[in-house]
Amino acid sequence: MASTMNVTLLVVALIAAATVLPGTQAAEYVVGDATGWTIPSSANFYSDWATGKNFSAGDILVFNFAPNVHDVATVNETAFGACEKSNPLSITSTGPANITLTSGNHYFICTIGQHCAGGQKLAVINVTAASSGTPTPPGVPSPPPPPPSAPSSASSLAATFSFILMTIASTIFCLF
Ligand SMILES: [Cu+2]
Repeated sequence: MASTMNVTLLVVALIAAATVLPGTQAAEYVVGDATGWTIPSSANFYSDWATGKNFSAGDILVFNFAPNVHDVATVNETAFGACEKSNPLSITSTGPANITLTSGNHYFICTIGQHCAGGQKLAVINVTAASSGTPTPPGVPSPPPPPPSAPSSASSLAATFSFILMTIASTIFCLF
């Protein structure tokens, strides 16, 4: 009886924990925010934009640009540094473009004209695997401890019954 109740409490606690714990909640980042994806006013605009952001796998980068005015090419680190646009890993010419991040490093450039050299390039470094080792957020109450298990009414009844039997037995024994 008591153990069945404890198991039930445990199951309820586990379900509650699974519901409360954050799952793979993907974040969405608009690259450059209101500026969008364009030739920025300063060459380090997009590296400044990425600084301090903790990207996780599954997060989405939104590149806002008018089709054919710009594009988004994913390139390797070397091509990124040199604004080498002849051999991109992939290219998207239609904006706005949503790119879902995987773990690792990602390098994006615009291949049109001299836009990359003008600063239209974005490196997203050290994207972490989704929700690995996510600590329990503060403010989530821990499940209350289970109430102390009450003595089983069945066993106390049995104890009382055996005490009465003993009393009757000894009384009968003393009579002889
Ligand atoms: Cu461009």
